[in-house]
Amino acid sequence: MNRLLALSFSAALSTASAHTVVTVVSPTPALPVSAPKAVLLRFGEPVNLRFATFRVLPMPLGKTPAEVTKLALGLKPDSPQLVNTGPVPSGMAAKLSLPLKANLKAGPYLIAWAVLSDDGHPVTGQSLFRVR
Ligand SMILES: [Cu+2]
Repeated sequence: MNRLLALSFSAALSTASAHTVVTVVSPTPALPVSAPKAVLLRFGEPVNLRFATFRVLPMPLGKTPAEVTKLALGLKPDSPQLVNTGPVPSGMAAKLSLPLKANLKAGPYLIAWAVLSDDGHPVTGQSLFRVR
């Protein structure tokens, strides 16, 4: 209830604000990397991590990034399909490090996120990287 009130209040206050975007993702899709220890994300503005979801998982064969994003965001945080580990901290943050399982196998991976914009709208997105 409090959360809903807070959301509609902030939506009324910030009609001009743009949606939160992820401005930097590491690893990038551009260059295959050795098994990374973490994924780094930077946002255009601080986001409330309490209302945010982050999932990293191997890309299944024959599915589009949009399909895998939808699937990933529906998984429980402790799902064995996920390669990000540990709880995400709560509070406001403009950047975030997601620890990954050790020694990821070679292949493509997808990073999916859902964050709440200033105006209360959820924003989802994804990025890919490849472990060599
Ligand atoms: Cu909006």
